[in-house]
Amino acid sequence: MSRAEPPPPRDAAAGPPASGSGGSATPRKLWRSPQAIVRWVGDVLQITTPDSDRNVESEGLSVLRLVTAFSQPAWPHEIVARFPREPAEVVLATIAELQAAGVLVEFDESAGRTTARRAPEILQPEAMAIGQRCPLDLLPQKAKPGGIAVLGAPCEVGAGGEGGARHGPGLIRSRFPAARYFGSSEAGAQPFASRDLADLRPAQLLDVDGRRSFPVGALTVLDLGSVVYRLGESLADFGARLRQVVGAVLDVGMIPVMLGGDHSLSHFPLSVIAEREREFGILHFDAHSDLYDAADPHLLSHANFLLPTLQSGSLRRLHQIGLRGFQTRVHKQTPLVDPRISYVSAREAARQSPEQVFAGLPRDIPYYLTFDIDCLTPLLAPETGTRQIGGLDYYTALDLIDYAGRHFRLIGADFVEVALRPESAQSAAIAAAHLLTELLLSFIPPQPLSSYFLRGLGEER
Ligand SMILES: [Mn+2]
Repeated sequence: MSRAEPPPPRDAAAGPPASGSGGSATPRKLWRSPQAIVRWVGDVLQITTPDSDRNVESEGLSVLRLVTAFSQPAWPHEIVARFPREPAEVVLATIAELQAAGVLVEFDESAGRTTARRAPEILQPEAMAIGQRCPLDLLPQKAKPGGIAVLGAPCEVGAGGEGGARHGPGLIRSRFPAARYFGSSEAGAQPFASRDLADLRPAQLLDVDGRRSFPVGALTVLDLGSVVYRLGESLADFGARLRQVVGAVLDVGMIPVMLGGDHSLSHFPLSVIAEREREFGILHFDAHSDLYDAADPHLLSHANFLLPTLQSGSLRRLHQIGLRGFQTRVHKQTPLVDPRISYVSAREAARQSPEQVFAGLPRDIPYYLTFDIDCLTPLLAPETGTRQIGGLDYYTALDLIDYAGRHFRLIGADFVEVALRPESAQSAAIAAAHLLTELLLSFIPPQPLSSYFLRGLGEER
């Protein structure tokens, strides 16, 4: 509620204000948006309610804000006042369209909360999957201890509700380079399907140097879909659902890999792990420390998501990699000296071996790896919320992830802050998808190549 509006009338029979009678959008009734689920398919906003499924172009009048305004029963004319920059007739026409589509339904106060509704979904499948699709209720049957469970977290409330990071899960999935190796059903187009494949050797998944082959059958990768984001809900409400999914993954002994979303979301898997592990560490790739001052330190955001975890007695080490643009004006609650925290700056990381970057970290505790794409150079990953000049290049990041996966016991990971920039090439998503692949491969013992690749490069037969 902003400004001085009259409180929404609670009586469905109540009429509009004197000036608002006779509008085109059935002003005598209260309307609401019931359990609307929103997701972006490319640039198109898809709004799903228990009774309708509809695509809306996200340009023009902010349909999302409009539907959110109806999360409480409201009157069309009352809502018009909240969009002072839009012509009233445009707002009313859009409302009428949403009513016709069933996105907005009449509010029946007498039915109230007793109306039976379909149970709300926790997860929704995405158009593309990383690994085998697995609905949450089948997870106990399909689970393989030590395997990977991918989950999307399409939310950017912690970044102020804009910036495009909510598109991250779809962007990263759609650019996953190894889909057909990890058993995704939609293996992508096969432009040469008509060619006789009988003469070809079976394809092998190779490292970037063409030196190692990865028998991917050794690793189970399941894709649970993306956690549903409901319109207008708080970060805490979305986070509760995210925690539930992460907990289910840990229950079956698998490793959750979350695709953000903004960086505040990493707080939720971390909070689940902090409750379950006696001791653990964090490997934090980022341009920023994410321990920043906040207007309200209790208001979780992508700039301060680590503050609550620092309060946890089970956090033993926080190792930050890729920092630059240091800020000394931090919140009073931020410890200036904390023996658990160490870092390697972006420039140092570029000049050190992986052994040096991770030197001194205890090896007897499990680690959570969180990768903010802004730790990469903005030349490579411009599509992110808070770009910072400098940063890791692709091969440095590949080597560090490969090393982390092979030398530490990882119990969870995430890739966050990949954002949609409709006008650009989405190379941040491409980089994240390849780094995610490198993380998956780090769980598989490689085999030396037996194919022609070695001989082809001039080695002795
Ligand atoms: Mn961050």
